[in-house]
Amino acid sequence: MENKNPTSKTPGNPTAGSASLKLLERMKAEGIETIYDRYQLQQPQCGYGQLALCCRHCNWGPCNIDPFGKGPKKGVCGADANTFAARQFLRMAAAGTASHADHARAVAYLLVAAARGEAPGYKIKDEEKLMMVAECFGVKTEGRKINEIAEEVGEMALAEFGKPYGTQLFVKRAPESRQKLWEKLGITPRAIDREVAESMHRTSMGTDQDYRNLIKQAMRLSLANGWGGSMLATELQDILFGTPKPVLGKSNLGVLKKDYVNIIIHGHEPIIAEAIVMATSDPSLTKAAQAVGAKGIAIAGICCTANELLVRHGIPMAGHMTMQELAVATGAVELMVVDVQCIIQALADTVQHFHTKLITTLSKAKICGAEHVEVDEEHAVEAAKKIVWMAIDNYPNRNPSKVFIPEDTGAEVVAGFSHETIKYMLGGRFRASYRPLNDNIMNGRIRGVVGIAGCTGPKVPAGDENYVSLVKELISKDFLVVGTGCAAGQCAGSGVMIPEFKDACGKGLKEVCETVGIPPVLHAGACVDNSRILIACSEMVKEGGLGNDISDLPVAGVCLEWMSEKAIAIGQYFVASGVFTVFGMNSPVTGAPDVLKLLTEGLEEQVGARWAFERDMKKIPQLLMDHIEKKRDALGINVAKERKLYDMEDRRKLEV
Ligand code: NFS
Ligand code: SF4
Repeated sequence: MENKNPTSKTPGNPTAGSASLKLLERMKAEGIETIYDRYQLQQPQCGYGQLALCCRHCNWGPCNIDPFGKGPKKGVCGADANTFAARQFLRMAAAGTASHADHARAVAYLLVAAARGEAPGYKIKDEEKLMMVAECFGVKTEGRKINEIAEEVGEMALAEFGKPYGTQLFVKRAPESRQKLWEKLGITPRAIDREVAESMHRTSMGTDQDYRNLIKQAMRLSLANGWGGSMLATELQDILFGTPKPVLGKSNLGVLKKDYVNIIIHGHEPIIAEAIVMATSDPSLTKAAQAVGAKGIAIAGICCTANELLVRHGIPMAGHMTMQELAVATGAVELMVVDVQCIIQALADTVQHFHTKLITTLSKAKICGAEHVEVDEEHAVEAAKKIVWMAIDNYPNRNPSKVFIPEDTGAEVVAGFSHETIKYMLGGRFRASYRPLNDNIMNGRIRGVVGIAGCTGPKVPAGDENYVSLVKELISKDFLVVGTGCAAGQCAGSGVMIPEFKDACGKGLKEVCETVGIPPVLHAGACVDNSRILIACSEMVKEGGLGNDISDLPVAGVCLEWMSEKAIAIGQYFVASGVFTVFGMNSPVTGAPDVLKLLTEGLEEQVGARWAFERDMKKIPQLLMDHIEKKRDALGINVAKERKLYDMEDRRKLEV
């Protein structure tokens, strides 16, 4: 049936009936601009840009290359399409790596400050994890005070960014064969800042002009993200804020509360988010909220901060990245506080239509039109309290006639599947192990594991259903799914991340989920927590029975709606770590066939894994499943399935 909705022709338009669509309709009716409108206004988007065939790395340019071969084939300096695209790819990965790394650096500084008693409110929450990281870093633990150990671990973490010699310390958590391969190829990551700086240098005019060499550096750089920056962020956050354990939460715009002072925390670094959580536990603030006529204070997250708060505290998630404007349009948000990354500038305009205050918190990320309250380690809780007060003071300004919270009170989600949790849940508290997972993969109950990660956006149809349809298909065929970032955010809001959803699984996966009590789609956290997936893969290899390297495992990674430069870095480190990785939509190097071939074929010979780019979302599940079955065949664990060919059901099928 034709959808009569006026906005239905917009690509990426959320599906009919969803809470997001209701908000979108409302914004349209009131003439408030959204991502979808601005996307339409950008049409047609620049063809050179889409093909990676423009370069403005120097002022001889900007240069373009004609993809049809009629116009110029080279830039003024002679750089060709491959150099254009490979340089751009490397720069994107560098920006992505810098983002995750700078986030990690902030957490490392916080750890040192907390250990020294200079960050009131913060303390070491997970000593076990601290000991694990200390051991990995070679920090002495015997007979030392926790804070002493934490301080040294924090300082060593800081050194990972700029140390003049040596490689990333976490690299040794990878399977030995992988470490050797990286060494042989010369891509073991060195200091994180060095990889970023060298990548910027190499991509400057007249430096590295061999696309193969640029893509190789993109591997080294991105590995400094996966096994460096992102892993540091995850592990140090676990030390400070606790390692996630399964927790029940809610997700969707319906989590906003009508009679409460609503505060939305948006961005990525959980430092400010944790401070707000601490601040709101102060009963005097609740009283103040009641004094202005509210029932209390409610906090909810957007984006990766939402994932962080959900997996550690079960704090409700208002939505993933593309829902940030919609959250404001509920008219029920007193204040939105943001830190870094994926915060769209348009918010400053959206809040003009409502009473909502937009607050930036870090000097490195300000927005014209927003108010700024600087938050540093030393005064974080104090600053957080100030921000909460601002929200309370703003409650009387709310216009009740403008409040529109979708009725659906939010889908339930069980989140918090860190790799440690998965290990404990499968193997038991005292014999935590990946053995049961490996065994279930070997006996075919679970065919393999697919990691879903990354962004959402306005470019593809059914913008709030793509990841959900994908996981539904995967689990129905017995593929276990682990999600992070906005991919996980989308699934969380759709009710697929609860144990009860096991009924949508194939027989084998259902049995496993039932026995262990896990959902078939596991929420593992934010985008930096893709590092948890790397560790899980390493542990699966070490457990035995599924090959000698990550590239032997029946696993795959996928990002359907990539947007951020961070996604490119993540994809590249997954591939360099041995994981087949599929990106939906366009490839970032479309106009350079040799670079495309290298990413989608050539890398297989080097690192045992490759990229795939697929515009047709419907084809992606099969791509992932075929890859995993191929890996199973190579491992020789598909024997049982072949024998099954002779059972009655299959024979009947053959006769048809
Ligand atoms: Ni990841 Fe998190 Fe979302 Fe994409 Fe942005 S929020 S770090 S980049 S859009 S998944
Ligand atoms: Fe043009 Fe070369 Fe300068 Fe790029 S680096 S803008 S291709 S001259």
